[in-house]
This record gives sequence, C-alpha cells and structure tokens, in this order.
Amino acid sequence: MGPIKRGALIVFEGCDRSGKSTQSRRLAELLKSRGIPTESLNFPDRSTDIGQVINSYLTNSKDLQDEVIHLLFSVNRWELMGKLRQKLLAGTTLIVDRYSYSGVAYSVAKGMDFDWCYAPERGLIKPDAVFYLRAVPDRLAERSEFGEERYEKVEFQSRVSAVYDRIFSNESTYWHQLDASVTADELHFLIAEIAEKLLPKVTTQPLDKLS
Ligand code: NYM
Ligand code: MG
Repeated sequence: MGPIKRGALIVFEGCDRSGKSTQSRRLAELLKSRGIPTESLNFPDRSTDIGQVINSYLTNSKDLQDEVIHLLFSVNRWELMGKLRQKLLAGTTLIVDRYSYSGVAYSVAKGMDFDWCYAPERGLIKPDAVFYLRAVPDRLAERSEFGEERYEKVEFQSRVSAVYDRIFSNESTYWHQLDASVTADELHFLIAEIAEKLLPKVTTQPLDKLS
C-alpha cells in the first residue's frame, strides 16, 4: 500500500456577495459525492475567542484600530493551522471560504501598506488553488443582505476588487479568475472542471507555505 495521499487546500476569494459561499458548498458536495473526503470551513472562524472579537468588529458593535483588526484576522488563521495541516495530511480536502488574500485585500483597500499587510500571512499553508470570483461591485449591491456588515459598501468593495486584481496578477499560477456574473450553475461547472483536474496532481506533492 502506498502512502496516504494528502488532501488539497482549495480557497474561494472575492468581494462580499460574489457567490463564494454557494460555490464552495457546491464544490464540497460534488467532491463528497465522488467519495473524496472533504470538509468546508471559512475565515474568519467566528467560533474562537479571537473570532468573537472579529465578529463584534464586523457587526459594528466594537471599534478597533486598523492594524489591530488586521492582525486578529491573521491570528485567527494561525490558530487553526495545526488543525488544518493535520486534516490535509490525513487525506481530507479542505474547501475554504476566504483566506490570507481577504486579509490583504480588505486592509489594503483601507489604505494600508500591501507588504505590511501580507507579512503576517507568510508561513501559512499555501493553497493548491484559489478560485477568485470576480464581480462588478455595483451588481453585488443588488444581492440580498448586502450592506449589513462593515465593509459592505459599493465604493469600498470597488477598492477591494482592485486589490484582488493586483494579487491575481502576482499569483496567477494557482489563481483561477472567474466571472461571478454568470449563473451559479455555469460557475459551478467551470470550478468543478478545474478542481477535478487539479486534485490528482496536487495530492502527491508536499504542502507548501505562503512566502
Ligand atoms: N475579512 C475577512 C477581512 O477583512 N479580513 C480577513 O482576513 C478575512 C478572512 O470579513 N467583509 C472581511 C471580509 C468580509 C468579512 O467575511 C466577513 P464573510 O465571508 O462575509 O463572513
Ligand atoms: Mg460578508
């Protein structure tokens, strides 16, 4: 018997209401239906102590300095890395709704320095693939529940989108940019096609780190 193949780390990124939750759920369902051990999670993980502080910030019941909330989002990823590594090495594929790139995109959109924002992400497990659901922010505002949390303003989302575009141009080797304005079925089809090709390739490679 050969060694256990590791799971893949697959991340969804994009502005608020770009369809990440729907698409990550549908991809996870598809992989499970194919017998691939798969788990879903999202960042921020609001269930931890730090996650609860983040939640208070996002729901506007707490104000924090920009640097402080930025680092808390990063710590919230670091506090889960041991668990994520264990699951990946045990063969579980992880579908993650937001990751380090959200950390960078939302903070840089406030005017913070790109390199400063990226620095605390170095060393985290590097995703095997990132699906970037690229949407026009004006259209996002039409989607339900938009505007309830901090950051959910069209003008701010435009700036977030511009930072994502910048990250995509640097990370295009493992980023897959997809037009989020097509139907959910079309989007799922495109994502499924890419994921199915990717999985057998990456699961024999060692885990890498963000550098
Ligand atoms: N967000 C999320 C950040 O500003 N930095 C981060 O590192 C992460 C992971 O949290 N508007 C922001 C983006 C979202 C908000 O995420 C909550 P969601 O996926 O809407 O629950
Ligand atoms: Mg949101």
